Parts: sequence; C-alpha cells; structure tokens
Amino acid sequence: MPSRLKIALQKKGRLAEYSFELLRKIGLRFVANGQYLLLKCPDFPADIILLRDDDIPAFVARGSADIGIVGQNVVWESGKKVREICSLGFGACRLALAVPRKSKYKTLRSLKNTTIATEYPTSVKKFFRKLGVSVKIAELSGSVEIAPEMGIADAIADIVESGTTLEAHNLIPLDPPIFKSEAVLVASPKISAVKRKLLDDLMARIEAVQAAGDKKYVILNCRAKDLKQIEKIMPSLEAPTVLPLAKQGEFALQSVATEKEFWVALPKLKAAGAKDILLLNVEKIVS
Ligand code: PRT
Ligand code: ZN
Repeated sequence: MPSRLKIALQKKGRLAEYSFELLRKIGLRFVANGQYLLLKCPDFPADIILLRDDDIPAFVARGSADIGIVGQNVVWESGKKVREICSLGFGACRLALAVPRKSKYKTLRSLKNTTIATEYPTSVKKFFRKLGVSVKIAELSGSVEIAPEMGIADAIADIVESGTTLEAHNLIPLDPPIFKSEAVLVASPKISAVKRKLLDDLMARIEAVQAAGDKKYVILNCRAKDLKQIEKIMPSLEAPTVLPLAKQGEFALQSVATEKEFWVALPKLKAAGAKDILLLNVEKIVS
C-alpha cells in the first residue's frame, strides 16, 4: 500500500479554521464536519487526524502523526522532540506575566518568592530558572486571569494576543514576555524518506502560498503618451508587462504588487493617466 502522510491538526479552536484553510489553499481536499476524527484526502496521499492541540506534539514526536500544525507555545511547553519546519503566519500570541494594576510587584525580578498561576508551568519555571529568580507555581487548566482576584496567586503567566482579557481583569503585563509564539508546521523525527518527499511537496506548495502573501495582480489601461510615466510609477516584482490593446494608441499594464504598494501608487497612477484599474487576488507565486 502506498504511504500516506498523517497530518495532525487542531479539531476545534483558534488554529483549526486557519489550518484547514491553509491545507485547502495547497490543494488538499477533505470534509471536516465535526463527525469524523480521521479525514482522507482523495487527491493527495494524506490523512488528517483531528486532535486537541495539546496532544499534537506527542503524536508527532512518536510518529503517530508525521506532521502537525500547532502553536509553538504548546510545543515548547510539552518538551516533546519534534522538528519545527516553518512558521505559518497565524496564531500569533505571547506568553506574558501579568499582575493586578494595584500590585506592589512591578518588575519580573520583584516576583521573587511569589505564586504565579499558569497553564504553562514548564515554560514559566524554565524562564525564572534562567532569570535566577525562585517562584512558586499554581498550575491551572483555565480561567487563569481570575487567580489573583481569588487569592490563589500574586501574578499570572498566560497567553496574550490583543491584551483585552488582561485589561478586562485589571491586570497589566510585565515586560518582556516569556516568549512570542505563532502556529508552526512540525514534523516527526521518525518520518520516513518516502513521507519526507511528500512533506517536501507540501512545503513547496506552502512556500508558493506564503510568497503570494498579500500580493495583488494589478491591471490598468492607459494611452500611449502616458505609458512611459506609468511604467515608472507602477510597483511590480521585476517590471510591469505592457500589452497593446485592440484599440489604436492604448495599452494595458499588468504587474504584481503588495496591496500597500498599490494604495501608495494609486493617486500617482491616476494623475499620470491610468484608467480601468483592476486589483485581483494572487493565490500562489512559484519562483
Ligand atoms: O481544545 P484545544 O485544547 O485544542 O484548544 P485550546 O482551548 O487549548 O486552545 P485555543 O484554541 O484557545 O488556542 C490554540 C492556540 O492558539 C494557542 O495554543 C496559541 O498558540 C494560539 N493563540 C493565539 C491563542 C490566542 N491567540 C489567545 N488569545 N490562544 C489562546 N488565547 C486566549 C488566552 O488564553 C486568553 O484567555 O485568549 C485570551 C487572550 O486573548 P486577548 O486577545 O484578550 O489578549
Ligand atoms: Zn489545548
């Protein structure tokens, strides 16, 4: 039987939809309807295993899954031996220490001998060991932000994204964070050579998606007399493509640019005589 790559993804939660979307963008078809935990991809030799995110590092480390998508925070906390292949550009957050607004503890070092509530005991212990500051840990599996109010801890170490949750509980973060994290593609150290080839194939596809990033395909028309000036202004990867229109003395210019570059260039393009301007999505760029 031909080898099939086993891909571990979060079943439900903050990374699930982004992970499904990425796999779909790279051409893997599957139906995730919440009913099955093992999904077969019909047009690529891969099966998707849906798990709690906390279980993904262990599955990948022991080779029960060949690759997985999970937050670096979860990998580091687990201590499991997996290979980080690449960052995926979503799930960005940080593990930060925070204290009540009115707390007497204002710096990381001032937390000496205090109790810190967290879902990340290993990462917190490691951080303070490195800092040479001894702290006690109150390990919780949720609702960490209410621990100081409940008298369980002096400070917390929790995942922060926008900071809204901390603010809502009158907590202020201390700098620097313990670490910054984002979703990563991880691979098993036990992956076979055949499956490694399948992974390389998927990686090339992921790179094409990442290269497209927020790039757009820009198309516009102009008159021959304005062509040279517009060519100069038009942002592009190398240089814009210039094509004559089926109308005497008119041209089309086509190029690839980031959305930001496009908006900056737009007033100048219009002033230079650009018209019929289209902005289209670019899905993939293969260099
Ligand atoms: O059920 P399962 O165990 O699979 O999921 P989970 O509930 O453990 O994790 P989930 O789905 O909440 O998060 C999955 C991953 O998303 C995390 O491991 C992080 O890598 C990443 N991530 C990104 C976040 C956040 N942003 C985030 N904001 N994980 C959690 N949060 C929580 C945080 O715990 C806190 O309660 O959101 C709150 C803070 O958000 P802000 O925006 O108010 O600062
Ligand atoms: Zn979890």
